Amino acid sequence: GRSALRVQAVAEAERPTAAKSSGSAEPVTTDITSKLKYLFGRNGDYTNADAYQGTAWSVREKLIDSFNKTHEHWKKEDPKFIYYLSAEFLMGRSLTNTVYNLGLEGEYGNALREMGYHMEKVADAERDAALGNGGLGRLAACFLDSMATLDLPGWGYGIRYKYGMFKQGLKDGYQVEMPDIWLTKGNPWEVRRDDVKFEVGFGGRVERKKVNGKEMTVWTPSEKVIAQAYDNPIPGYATPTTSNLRLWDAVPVHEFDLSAFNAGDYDRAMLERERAEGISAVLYPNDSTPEGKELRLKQQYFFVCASLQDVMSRFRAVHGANWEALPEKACFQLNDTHPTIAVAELMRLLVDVEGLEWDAAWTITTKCLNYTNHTVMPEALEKWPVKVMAKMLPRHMEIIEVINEGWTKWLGVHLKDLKSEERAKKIAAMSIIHANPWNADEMLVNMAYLAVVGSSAVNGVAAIHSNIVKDEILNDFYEIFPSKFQNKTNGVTPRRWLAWCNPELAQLITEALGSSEWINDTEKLAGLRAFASDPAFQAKWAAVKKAKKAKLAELIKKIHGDDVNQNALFDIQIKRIHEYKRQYLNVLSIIWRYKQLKKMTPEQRKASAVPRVCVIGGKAASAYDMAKRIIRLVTAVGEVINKDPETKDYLRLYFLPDYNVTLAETIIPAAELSQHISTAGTEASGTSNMKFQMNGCLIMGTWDGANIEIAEETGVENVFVFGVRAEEINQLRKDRKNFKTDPRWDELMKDIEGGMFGDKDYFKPLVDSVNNMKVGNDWFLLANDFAGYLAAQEEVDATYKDQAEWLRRSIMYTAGSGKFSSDRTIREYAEDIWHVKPARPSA
Ligand code: GL2
Repeated sequence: GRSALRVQAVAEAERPTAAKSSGSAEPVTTDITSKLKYLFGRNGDYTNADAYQGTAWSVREKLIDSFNKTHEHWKKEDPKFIYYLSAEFLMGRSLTNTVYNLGLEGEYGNALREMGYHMEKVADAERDAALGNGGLGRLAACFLDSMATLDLPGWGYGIRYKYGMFKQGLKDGYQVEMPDIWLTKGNPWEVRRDDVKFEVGFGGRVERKKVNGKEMTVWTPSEKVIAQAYDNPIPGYATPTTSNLRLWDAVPVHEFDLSAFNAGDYDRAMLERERAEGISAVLYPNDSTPEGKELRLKQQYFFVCASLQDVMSRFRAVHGANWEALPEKACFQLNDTHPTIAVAELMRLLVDVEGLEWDAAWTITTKCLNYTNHTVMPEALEKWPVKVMAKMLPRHMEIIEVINEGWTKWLGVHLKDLKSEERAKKIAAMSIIHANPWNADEMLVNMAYLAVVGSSAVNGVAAIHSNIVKDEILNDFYEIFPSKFQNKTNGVTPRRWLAWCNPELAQLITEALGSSEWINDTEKLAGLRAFASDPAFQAKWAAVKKAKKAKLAELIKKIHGDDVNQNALFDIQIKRIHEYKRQYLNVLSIIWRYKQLKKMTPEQRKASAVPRVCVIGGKAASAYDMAKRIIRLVTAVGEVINKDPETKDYLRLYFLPDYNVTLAETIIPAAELSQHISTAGTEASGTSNMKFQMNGCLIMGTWDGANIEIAEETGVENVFVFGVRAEEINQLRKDRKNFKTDPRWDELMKDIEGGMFGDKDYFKPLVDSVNNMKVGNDWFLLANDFAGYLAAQEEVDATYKDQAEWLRRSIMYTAGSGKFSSDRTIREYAEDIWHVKPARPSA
């Protein structure tokens, strides 16, 4: 709101670049109305949605000016570029972020006000760009923000899905999925590049032929599509740099060649269109688990092939065929294994198309590529059947076979000191191509192994995760290439996740620190520690939280029709629904709390209960049955407790449907306690934990992922830590069937089984999954952590009763969040892996 404008006035005065903002409203109002008039044929009487369109199309021009300047500069300087290859970019909305990052909030805020609109309401008309599932996709988006802010020459490359992450609705408390039709009203944040398109082939045959007297391999695909580029400018903050996210749309070849139509082959052309468009049609809604669908491999190859051709064609325009120099100009980060086919594709382009010798091409390829692992669960590592790969990408399959031959041969020499039997075993275990452990007849390509062998650097995303990668998931490889393995603890952009989504808190921080420099130097937030126990500052801090809680209460009212107690503790768990994330454990503790409240007299409740409003949100993959049951359990428990007259002043549970980036921007600033309670060793990092921390929200967490580093930075005594440790998990899993469950646990299981929340049969598999050792085995050890979790919840209540202590901790969280800016993460990638240097255009 208005306070945001003031924060920005400060930021603007300090902006190192020439002010991009004149502050005068007149030219901007004229521009907005002219956009509405000439682009949309509108004349006055605009809705907020109209005002959004006019504003966005006006801002777009400033954005493109900045984009053009940046790219002119980069073209002239010809620096080394980082290309972030990712199947997902979860961008969310762009208007507010663009206006603030470009420093245009004065001009546009004033103009809209003059026209009778409010920026926040106008911004609310924008749809989320939800081209990602969760943390992995949002991380890619935060990284782009930081790369631009740090002036690093770099682009993102991905897919322009026509349908992003599905919209989640609730019907009778069950999840329903609806398509995300996000492009219907046009997209002001993209520019179609009609001059940038590349052919991508699939299938067909491979032959050896003499080409100009040289023996060459020629791949003749049986199917071709065109990848059409769309650029999405990415504005940095407090810099003239605007970089780029290039997304590919799949279109039929014959769109550009009417001969198919002329030949009267209309049906075939239409089918071809459908097939081509299918490639970039929809994002697979799976989080942290691969879906072995052929179309998915097609998507992966589609965007990798187009991106590599694009980079190589730009390189060639400047450096000709001097491919040995490619690693000095281009470096690619593989965001998980999804783009790993790049290893084979770069080899194909260099060997088959450019005519390089295999060894020279391999040196270039491995110098250019780096791989980030994002998940620990072994079943989540992508493996493609050789049969599928050979049919869809016959030449790539051959190349992977040759790579694997070279690799296993090299291993044989490297491991020559091992006994031959042991050596053979090791080599088999590390082979990129291996039998399916569940079906010996099926051979698989292990994409993580291919990525490791084909990359210079391999990294995990939090300290504990990188250790698990080294010690478990890729241990054999680590032992052979210890120096390849690194850690790059994730981060989040402090612009979107603090300054812009919580301008009131941002203003307070800026006042306390005497400058807004913390927005791109978050280590400065440590200065807040000096205020943590200051009652006057605590009062202001509390007032901001209160205002943010009021907004969330408004949202709950809008969705569920209920008024909630705004003095209650707001307790939040928002993330994808997954058994390993243990929303179920959270629900169990809520049921326990409910039962305790029921046992108390009204007087006892009044005297000792700490009122809580619990919020859970998140999507379940459409085929993830157990996750859907968990959602239903949340809604069913909510239905019972939210209307119980004895307890409803003390406990509520709401499921907020369609959790997405925009919803997170409202929920996170309002949170007082957030739950990050994955089984130790299962959550690679988590990134929402960092967003909550920045916004002064206390954390209830297991010793997992980035929780550990957050606790270290915040002071472990300020965090509610519970549960078993990662090192104990294997043993505890083995012993689970002998584990003596807590009597309170047994009671809750009986309650759910007995129908306390209805839907007995539907909840039976949930009970079995954690309670019937024959069925589910409680793989994620909810029972082991249950008692510790309840104890930690009691500690939360006790702490909340001491508001001065609670607020002190809250301030300590924000003060300790400096490390978790994605600026820090990106700086580390740039220095340790990419070797890319800033190149800032002049303002
Ligand atoms: C994830 C991890 O599950 C999550 O812990 C991590 O924070 C992010 C970003 O590194 O990556 N891996 C994954 O496949 N998804 C994630 O969110 N979808």
